Amino acid sequence: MPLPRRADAAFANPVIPGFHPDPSVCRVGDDYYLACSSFEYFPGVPLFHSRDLVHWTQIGNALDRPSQLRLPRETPASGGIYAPTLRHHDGRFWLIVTQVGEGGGNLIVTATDPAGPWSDPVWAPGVPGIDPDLAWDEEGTCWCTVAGVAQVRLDPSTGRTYGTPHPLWSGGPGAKAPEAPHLYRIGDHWYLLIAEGGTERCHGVSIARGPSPTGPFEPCPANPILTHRGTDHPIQNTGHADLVQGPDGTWWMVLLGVRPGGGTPGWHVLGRETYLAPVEWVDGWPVVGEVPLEVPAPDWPLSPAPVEERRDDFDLAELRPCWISPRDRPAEHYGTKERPGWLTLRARGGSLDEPDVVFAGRRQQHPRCRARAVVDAASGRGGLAVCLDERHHHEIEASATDVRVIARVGSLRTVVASRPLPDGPVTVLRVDVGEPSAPHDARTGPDALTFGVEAPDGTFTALATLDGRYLSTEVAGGFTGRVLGLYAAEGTVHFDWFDYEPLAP
Ligand code: 6LW
Repeated sequence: MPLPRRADAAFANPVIPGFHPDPSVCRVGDDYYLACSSFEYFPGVPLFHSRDLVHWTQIGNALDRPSQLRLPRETPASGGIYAPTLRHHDGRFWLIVTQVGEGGGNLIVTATDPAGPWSDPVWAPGVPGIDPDLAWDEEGTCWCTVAGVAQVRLDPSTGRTYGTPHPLWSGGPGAKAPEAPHLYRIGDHWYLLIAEGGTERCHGVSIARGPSPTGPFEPCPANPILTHRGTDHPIQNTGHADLVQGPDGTWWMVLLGVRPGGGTPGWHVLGRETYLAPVEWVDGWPVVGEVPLEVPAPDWPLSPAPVEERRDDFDLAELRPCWISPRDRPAEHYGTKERPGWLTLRARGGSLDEPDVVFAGRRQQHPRCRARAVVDAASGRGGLAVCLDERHHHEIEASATDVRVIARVGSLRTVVASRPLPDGPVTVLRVDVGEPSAPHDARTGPDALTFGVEAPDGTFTALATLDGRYLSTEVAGGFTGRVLGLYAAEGTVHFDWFDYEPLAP
């Protein structure tokens, strides 16, 4: 059945909001697939599907079992899984990605269905550094290109490399961090797309072309072909891109960007998100304008927007693919079977500040939102947290007798409010991510987090409102974004449901 054409509509950018950086996209027939970085979280490498490049649905995670992803306890926040490349070649999907840290390196997994299962990893010890790309030439030779930018010949089915990595092209003179390479054969040329300037405000995208996948490469005279550096555009840090053709043959770029909020210097709290931008070709070079706040309605049929389930009732044996936990998620500590219809979290000694934390959450995807959860803390202590990382989080925590709001910012940790639980240990905990408090001046933060409890009749009692800047990348550092979720700090804590509701700005 033909899909409805909605030529008058435009669509919100980012197309995949929340902490979904380093997008890599590939097209197979009418279907598009996209993979992102996941850093210290398990499962790793979220995968999305779309028919129209605008509406994306998460179909799984490429690294979703311990035989594929073992993140050691020492893996710090923003360590772990960096920058995948997803490609389709010879009837299968290939995903190459770096595990940064102890026991890491570059690894390759394959699948015939990107929804999984993906293979166990093949390691490629001869591939150095981060941001590996895979490209096959006409003879079927596979070239792996990495940040720097350097290249080595690779057999992706064994991980064996041939020869030593050789430098290719490192972007504009003086620009730092040439990275995120992707190599494509388009028409008569091989194009080498890279990011440069670092993943902060100076981020940008540059390109070079040459006669073969190994070069020599001639830079585009208009480099950087995309950057928002030095502008007051609401989307900043734009870079780390990948190219793809739309269903009608037009060209598009997926890339990462951030939305800083508040006064000066601006704080972004949702991490680096995935945006879509149209590309035109002029004289054999891609031209990208500014990344639009709204994607102009493309000239092809659009699939219906996916309906996001607002509430997780924990009625399924497995958590939905959007749920992530730091480093691992062993069944002894996380499960929906012990008390059917509830998520049971069993602490393993660590609090939210510790590597052993038992925490399961989902990315905050909207600048304004509300999260609620029913907690039963009769046999433990735990609650609802907004986490940027283990050193930057705010939470509302219940025990059998009381509830308290805790703020952790760097080495400071304080209980900012507490009160007895009038209705017993089964309670609705709630956090509203809303407008920053007045006054609105140069120092205003990006948002405010109000924590409280809901009575059985729905009445909300706020316990504390905290400035959201302390849960931003500009304060915490690193590559991730906010994750909202549930945790157990002591004993066993059960959660009947978790509800995430986007709110109007
Ligand atoms: C990634 C690099 C980058 O490896 O940030 O923005 C690093 N680009 O390409 C972490 O995501």
